[in-house]
Amino acid sequence: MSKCFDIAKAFYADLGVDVEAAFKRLDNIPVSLHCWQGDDVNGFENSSALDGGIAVTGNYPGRARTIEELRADISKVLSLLPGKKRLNIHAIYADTNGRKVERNELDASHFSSWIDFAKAENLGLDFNPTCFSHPLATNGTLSSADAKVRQYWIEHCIQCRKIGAEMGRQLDNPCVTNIWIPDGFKDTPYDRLAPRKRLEEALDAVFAVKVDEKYNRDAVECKLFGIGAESCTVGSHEFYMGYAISRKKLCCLDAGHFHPTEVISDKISSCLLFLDEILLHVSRGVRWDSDHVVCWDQELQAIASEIIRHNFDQRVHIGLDYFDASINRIAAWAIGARNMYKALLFALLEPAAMLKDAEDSGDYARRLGLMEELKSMPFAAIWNEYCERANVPGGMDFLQAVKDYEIAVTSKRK
Ligand code: RNT
Ligand code: ZN
Repeated sequence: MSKCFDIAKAFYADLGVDVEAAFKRLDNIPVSLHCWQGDDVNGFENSSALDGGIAVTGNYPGRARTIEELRADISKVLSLLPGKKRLNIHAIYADTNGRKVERNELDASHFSSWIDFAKAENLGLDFNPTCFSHPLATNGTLSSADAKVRQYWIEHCIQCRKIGAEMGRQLDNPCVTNIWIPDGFKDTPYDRLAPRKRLEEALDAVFAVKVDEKYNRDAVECKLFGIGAESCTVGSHEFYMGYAISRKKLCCLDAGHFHPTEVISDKISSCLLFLDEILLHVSRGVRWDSDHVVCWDQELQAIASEIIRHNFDQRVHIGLDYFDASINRIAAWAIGARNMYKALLFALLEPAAMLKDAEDSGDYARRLGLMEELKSMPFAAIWNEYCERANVPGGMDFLQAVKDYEIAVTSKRK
C-alpha cells in the first residue's frame, strides 16, 4: 500500500467516504468487453465486408485475423483491467472450423470453444445476433418487405437466443443477448409505419420461442441513423422503448445512437422506472455514431454516477461498444475499458450524504461547489491502488505492457 493511497484515503474519509467499501462494491460490477474492437468487426466468416451503416476507420497494423489471435489479444486486454469482467461476442465470431454455416443454422456447438475460453478466463458471456455484413442484409432484415428475408433473420435471432441461454447455463451466469438491426432508409420514405409494423411482428416471432430467462435476457437496441440510413431508422428509440416496456425486454441504450446533444445518462433513471433492467453500449460518438474509444469525459462520468447513485449496479448491464483501427487496437480496447471502471470508481467515491443534503436543503451553490471540488480530489492514488490489488498495472504502466505485446506479437502479423 502506498503512502499516496493512505493520504488519499484520509481525504475521502474526511468527506465520510469509505474507500474500502467502494472497492468491494466495484468488485461486483461487471463490465462486458466487446470482442469486436480486436478485429474491426470482421468476424470469421471470411465473406462480406462490414456494412449496416457502421464503419471502422484506420488501418493500424496488427489486427487479429484468427480466433486464436483474437483470444490472445482479449487475454492481453483482460490482464490490463481491474474488476469484474464479461465478454460480449457476436454471431460472426462463431468457431465453425472453417466450414460455412448459415447464420440461421448456428447453434451452441459453434460457440463451445468460446464457452471454454470464458471458463478459463472466469468471464460471463454476452451475445448478439449479427444482422449485417451479409448478402441478405442489404435491404432490411427483420423489417424487410420480403417475407423470406424476414424469416431468415427471425431464425437467426431465435438461434442466437438459444445460444445465449446455453452460454448462460454452462457458465451458470445469465447472458444478455442484444438485437440490433441496421434497417433504415437513405431517403425519406413515404410509409414509416409498415416497416415498423413488420419489425414488431418479426420481434414477436423471435421472442415467441421461449428460452430460459434464468440464463438468457433479451435486449433490443435503438438507433437514430446510420450511414446510408440517414432519413429513417426503423428501430428508433420510441419504437424500442415501447417494445421493451410492453414485452418486458431490456432496452439497450448506445451512447452514440441519439442526437449529438442528447445523452444516455439522462435516460437511465426514466427507463428504470418502467423496466426491470437495461443494457448500455458505452461508446463515444464524435459528431456522429463514430464509435470512438471511450474517454473519461463528462458523459461517461454521468453514466457511471447514475448507476451508482441509485444503486442500479445489478439492473444496468454495462457493455462497451467502440471500434478504432487507427491506433494500436489493444491500447484502444484497454484505454476505453479502464475508463469505464475508473468512472465507476469515481462515482463510488462521491460523498452521497453531503451532496444529497446540499440538494435537499436547496443550497445549489454548495451542491455545485462540492461537485466541482470533487474533481480535484486525489483520485489517482485510489485508482492505482485498486489496479494494484487486482494485479494489473496502475497509472500509465499499462501502456508499456501494450508496447511489449506489440513488439512481441501484433507487429509480427503481416
Ligand atoms: C451499431 C450498434 C451495434 C454494433 C455492434 C457491433 O450502431 O451500436 O451495437 O456496434 O453490434
Ligand atoms: Zn451498440
